[in-house]
Amino acid sequence: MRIPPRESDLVESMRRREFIRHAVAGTVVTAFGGLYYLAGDELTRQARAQTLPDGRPRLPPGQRVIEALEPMGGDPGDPRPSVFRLRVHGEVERPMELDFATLLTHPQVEQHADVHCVTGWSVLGATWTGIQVAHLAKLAGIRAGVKHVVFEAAHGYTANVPIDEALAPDVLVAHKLEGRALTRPHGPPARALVPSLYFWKSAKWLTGIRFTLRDEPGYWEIRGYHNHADPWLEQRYA
Ligand SMILES: Nc1nc2c(c(=O)[nH]1)N[C@H]1C(S)=C(S)[C@@H](COP(=O)(O)O)O[C@H]1N2
Ligand SMILES: [Mo]
Repeated sequence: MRIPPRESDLVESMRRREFIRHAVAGTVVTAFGGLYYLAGDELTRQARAQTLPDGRPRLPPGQRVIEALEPMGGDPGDPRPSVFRLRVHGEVERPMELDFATLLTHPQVEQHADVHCVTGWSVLGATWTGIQVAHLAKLAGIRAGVKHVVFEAAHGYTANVPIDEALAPDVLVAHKLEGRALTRPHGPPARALVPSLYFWKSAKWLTGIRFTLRDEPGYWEIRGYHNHADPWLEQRYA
């Protein structure tokens, strides 16, 4: 699923927000949760009117749009690029361990992506930069019969993704958001980005990508969350 660039939409939505700011300044509307809420509401309304190239609504059911990622916590890893190591391992011909500098020598992809958190917020069209998981898989040479990817992160956090979805072109080892290094709460120096599934699959403080023959439910999946996590099917809980 590719999401086309939408600079014009973004400009238009900023214009609308400006308009709303002027239009409601000093009116009774500010008493109802404020302008921020109204702006988010407007973004949600706009998103509901849009469809993806494959016909699905751009905004999955039960989601509302906010303007920037909410820091959702988790046990932080070491953010220093100098100590970062990414293992690409499991059922592969050529296991690898990449340091951050080496990771950056691989082809970089810059893309707009929508992300959807199971708690109900979505951030649309942010610019993410990173390396395609498909590229790393090709380098490592995944063995016949691989069915899943397990994203591994600091302190044992894991997230499982079916192999075909993990190899989609928009699935990245991401190290920049809006052109800047990931900030502390968002998993620096690199995190997974899996836009097609609820955001818990996008492991922060990434330490490994492991290819497996069998499914291995991850941190949230063994705690009652849905094993697959498709936001359009509202696969929130098991
Ligand atoms: N390592 C790690 N990655 C994680 C988590 C976590 O607890 N630890 N939480 C997940 C959940 S539940 C969500 S919603 C997103 C939140 O990412 P954000 O804090 O950048 O918004 O990260 C996911 N990745
Ligand atoms: Mo989450």
